[in-house]
Amino acid sequence: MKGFRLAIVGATGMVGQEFIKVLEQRNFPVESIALLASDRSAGKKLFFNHQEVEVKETTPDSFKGIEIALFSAGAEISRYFAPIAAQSGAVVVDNSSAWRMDPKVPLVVPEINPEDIRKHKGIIANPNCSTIQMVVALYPLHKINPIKRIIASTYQSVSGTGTAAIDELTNQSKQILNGQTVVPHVYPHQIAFNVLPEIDVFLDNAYTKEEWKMVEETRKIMHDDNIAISATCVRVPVFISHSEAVTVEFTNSITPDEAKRILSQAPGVKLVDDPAISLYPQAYSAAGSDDVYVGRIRTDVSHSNSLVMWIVSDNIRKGAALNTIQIAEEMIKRDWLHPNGG
Ligand code: NAP
Ligand code: 12T
Repeated sequence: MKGFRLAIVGATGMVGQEFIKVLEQRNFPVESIALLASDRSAGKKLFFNHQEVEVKETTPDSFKGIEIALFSAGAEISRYFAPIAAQSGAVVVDNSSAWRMDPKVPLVVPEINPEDIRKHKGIIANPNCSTIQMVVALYPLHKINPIKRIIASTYQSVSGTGTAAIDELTNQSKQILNGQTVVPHVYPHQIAFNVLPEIDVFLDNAYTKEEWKMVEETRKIMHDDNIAISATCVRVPVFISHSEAVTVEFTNSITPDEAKRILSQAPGVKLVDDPAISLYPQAYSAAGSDDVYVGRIRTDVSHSNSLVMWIVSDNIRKGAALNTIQIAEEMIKRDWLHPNGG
């Protein structure tokens, strides 16, 4: 297969490093790879497929000759550089929140809406991590029995915030176990041995932006603005994987056994559900794997036509790097790099 000329923006970061790993593991067709970051990392050496690659500073010239650019350097960088990259002829698959709700930008989870890729005009957005794992689990049920309402509570790991947050949880844990006081830097409060109901900024409607992404992005991906959604997003002292308690109201009645039968055959989903032997998805065991794990499926005794479930996935893989690369793979497979002949 033809190899592609790739660039990774944010190659030194948490998600950028996972991009490199996933590209290698999936044998992505690469002709050349530019590893880009800030000026702080310029000159640093990284490895791709056992070859040393020097990190370069991201500049408007970085995208000349690039066919596919994977972005993971934050929304501000994406807002500035993604249009420049697209203008240079690259297709950008962007991991940040910058472009997700732009009506001209497809927001894609390949198991759900791969055909949206075709409408891109140079930028395709990867959804938020909490949204991705929820919709991968819920869409197969929605297709058969339309969802009316979702109530989600998340338990999100610190890796979602990047490498600085991993260091913060590590250091605070050590300090507290040594009887020292901690000074928070990344989060507004201590995260070690604590639980914080605040992810991303607070909005005027008293939800956080992370919660609001779950509302808007879910509707956009599932092509259904009528689904009622409410979320509470919570940071927990876990390194990798987000967990979610999700209550779902369907149009018609549905038993846990029906849901289990559907989910046991759903793409990207692994059913892990045997309470008799304490078998259910766990953040620890999901870390490093590609699937969205679903378990604790039960009837919601408080409401008709409703189920409750527990959904866990590695936020850096399916929640970020893997889904982004799956979008690029799908685009190549369907020959949609230049859908308008441009
Ligand atoms: P991270 O570990 O803090 O890494 C940030 C990366 O951005 C580093 O490579 C950094 O390069 C680079 N960067 C910073 N300033 C830059 C600049 N001026 N020009 C070019 N590159 C710059 O963070 P992360 O966890 O990898 O996350 C990165 C972004 O990905 C997040 O801000 C978010 O937008 C997105 N993300 C999305 C999801 C999702 O839900 N799909 C999940 C996690 C992250 P240096 O090393 O040179 O500083
Ligand atoms: N604030 O891509 O801190 O919109 O866990 C993902 C993760 C934003 C995003 C986090 C965030 C995003 C986080």
